[in-house]
Amino acid sequence: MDNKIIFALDVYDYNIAMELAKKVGDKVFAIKVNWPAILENGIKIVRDLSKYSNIICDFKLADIDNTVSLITDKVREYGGYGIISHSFTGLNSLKAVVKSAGNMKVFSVVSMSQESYLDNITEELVQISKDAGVYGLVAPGNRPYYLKKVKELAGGLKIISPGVGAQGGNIVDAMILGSDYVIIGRSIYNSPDPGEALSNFARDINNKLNK
Ligand code: BMP
Repeated sequence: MDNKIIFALDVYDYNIAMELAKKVGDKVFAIKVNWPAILENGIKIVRDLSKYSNIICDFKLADIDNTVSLITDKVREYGGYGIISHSFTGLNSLKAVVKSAGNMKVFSVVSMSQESYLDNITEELVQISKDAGVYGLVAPGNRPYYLKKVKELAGGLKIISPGVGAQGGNIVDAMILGSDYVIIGRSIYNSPDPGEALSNFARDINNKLNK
């Protein structure tokens, strides 16, 4: 079940990024790009990478409505499949992201894979996210208490979960607790054989699903 995995492509180098995308892009649900790849290469890399997979731009938007709209519009123009926003900025800002996203999927962060102030307000953040009309939530795959809590509150919203692999979370545990897609970066791109690393995660999921 490779397509339960979102590959976090946190590299700077254009050629390395393209090579990795070519190798694993069709075996994952999406590739997530974050500031490292964008700062080095510009937004154009989103269009180039989208030849190989759905591209989710993890910009963790946290600004006023006008600014988040400007950024979201750009991601849409360059063929993004999805965008990640914070939700602590409140309903108006998150609504602006959803509006500018059009057909793109919006995921909002409601709990992080490391302790943060968001732990005190997770419930409110899920509510803001629902009210804004996002497609999915980001909740940690390595912190069962918070993942379970978010799952209970999420209703029909998809849950995507970082924290698996390098940050200590286990892919099967995360899926049992409610992750729809698991985000994995270092454990794949730092592996001597990224394709094999990905297959190993996928095999773990398959074994679990076939039990
Ligand atoms: P890795 O598997 O290498 O730890 O990568 C996790 C990815 O998920 C990184 O891109 C990171 O920025 C992102 N992420 C996270 O680790 N924790 C969060 O709470 C939210 C994230 O987006």
